[in-house]
Amino acid sequence: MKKTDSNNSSITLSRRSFIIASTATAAWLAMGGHSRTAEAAASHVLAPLPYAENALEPVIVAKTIGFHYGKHHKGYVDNLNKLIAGTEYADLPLEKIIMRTAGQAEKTAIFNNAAQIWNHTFYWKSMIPKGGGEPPNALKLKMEASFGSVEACKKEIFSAAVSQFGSGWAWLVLDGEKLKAIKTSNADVPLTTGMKPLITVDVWEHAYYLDYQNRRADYVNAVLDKLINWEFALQNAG
Ligand code: MN3
Repeated sequence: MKKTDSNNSSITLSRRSFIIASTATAAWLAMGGHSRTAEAAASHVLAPLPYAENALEPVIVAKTIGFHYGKHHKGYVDNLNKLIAGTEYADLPLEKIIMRTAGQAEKTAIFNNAAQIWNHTFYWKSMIPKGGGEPPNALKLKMEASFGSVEACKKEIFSAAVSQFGSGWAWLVLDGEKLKAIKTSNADVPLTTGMKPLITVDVWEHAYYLDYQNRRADYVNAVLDKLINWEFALQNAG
């Protein structure tokens, strides 16, 4: 009797191991991100926020960041991992996925999710608690050379942000040697047109609606005056 029990449990154990192994493999193939093995192999991860969720208050409250980072940004990461599992994009770094799928109608979903991951990670770094104020001198000189003054530069970024119809992004970019303020729609990112992003402001409604409702201009002004991380912009210009 004892021997039979022992045999049974040994069979049960090996069956269970087989089931666990199969499940892990299936998850790896289908999801590309639900098992630890898959994460270590190829999955994209949600970059940590560079500050606490409440660190940008009162300009942007913790609840906004909680949804924006924890739901929207995370959603793009989860979606991309599902979309690229088992494809030619599975092992590529994020920027390569963006460059290779840009402008390809049949790859729109992959491009949108990949670019939105990149854009959001860049957006979080574009802000800092107690930001705004005077840019570092090296950046100030570049702004003066391209726009005439720091104020004129900020005004151009503001105009790009408020004139973007619908969802998108406002950017300060380096186009060759010249600084420019531009806007992009939906997930579009200046990388794909050869421009170097220095700073961005998310103007999708999810970025500001809890704090400012329809008043996008108030949100953009507050970000530029109180949160924008000019040091980050300067690092990117180097
Ligand atoms: Mn967003």
